[in-house]
Amino acid sequence: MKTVFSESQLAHTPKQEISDGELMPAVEIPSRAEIVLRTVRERQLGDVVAPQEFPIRPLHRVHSPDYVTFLEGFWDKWTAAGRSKEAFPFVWPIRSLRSDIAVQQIDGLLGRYSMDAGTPVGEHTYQAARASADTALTAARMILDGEQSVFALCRPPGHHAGFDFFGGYCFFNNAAVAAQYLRDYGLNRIAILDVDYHHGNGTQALFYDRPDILFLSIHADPKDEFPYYLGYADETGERAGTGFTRNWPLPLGTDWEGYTPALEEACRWLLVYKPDALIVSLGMDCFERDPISKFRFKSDDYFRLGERLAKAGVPTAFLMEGGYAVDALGTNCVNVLEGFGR
Ligand code: FKS
Ligand code: ZN
Repeated sequence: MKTVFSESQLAHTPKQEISDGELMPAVEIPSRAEIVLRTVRERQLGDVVAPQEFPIRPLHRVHSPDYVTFLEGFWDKWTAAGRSKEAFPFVWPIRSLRSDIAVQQIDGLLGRYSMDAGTPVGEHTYQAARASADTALTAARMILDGEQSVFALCRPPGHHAGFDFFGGYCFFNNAAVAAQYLRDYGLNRIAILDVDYHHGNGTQALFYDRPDILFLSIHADPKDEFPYYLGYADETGERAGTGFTRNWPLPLGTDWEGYTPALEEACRWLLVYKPDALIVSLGMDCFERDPISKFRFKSDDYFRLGERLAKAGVPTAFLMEGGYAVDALGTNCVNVLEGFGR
């Protein structure tokens, strides 16, 4: 299996994040990608190729142009306002505040275009997020060109990012951008299976009313876990998309045995839907030693995950999402890809 990777993704270097009422060291850091890349090479998974540079158009198919422009121009505005450290949003236009006001002040804009305060924006965030989306798009291109499987080593991740907001360490929704690209360039039905520990709220919302992109997600119950406000079992799509979203929220402490029934059900949906391509939002944060998560996968379980997904027999692009036990991240990730084979 080929891997797509760009060094530009390492330029996003968050230092701190707001967590549990404290400023803590950031966990979505460049060494995550570095260890996965190193393990891909050590275990000779296959060639590592650089992504193509795509124009802005495929991003605009999923994200609002004003949001993309905001991220692109953010650092200049931020520094022009006399700021020099990474940025955190702290005020949001919720309910009784006016969302019809075209605020131009930079702190106002940060809140307008974000969902949480846990996602710092830095000098090279836009460049890295573009490279991450290019990595996903290149993987999609390779599937269209006949590859049976490909690994997009994306960073920063994407599945929390929505039409016009960043959050949960995500800026552009790589899985959604890739899925829409596959639709635009010839495929009719795309399935996205999100196995990250956290619910992929951005991906779900982007395709909630569409039957052409099936969204399946297995994750920690949002009643106990980020993102709290989406990912419940009763969310199954709307209008033409009714029945084309499925969520399996699982209790904290879930291990491979507890996970398997949900995975089997998800795979049954794949069988029925018969997608032309599968995108896997591949988080490794269900791991027992993940520092921010509370599932109990062991490293060997990741082989089984890969093996099970291979049985679906669909051309598959794996896109990296979360996973924060850095020392084991390469092992766990390559276990999935090796388990998948091909
Ligand atoms: C509370 C910290 C809350 C937010 C968790 C974000 C998870 C991100 C992710 C992604 F794949 F997007 F990277 N932190 N103590 O793993 O879902
Ligand atoms: Zn996650």
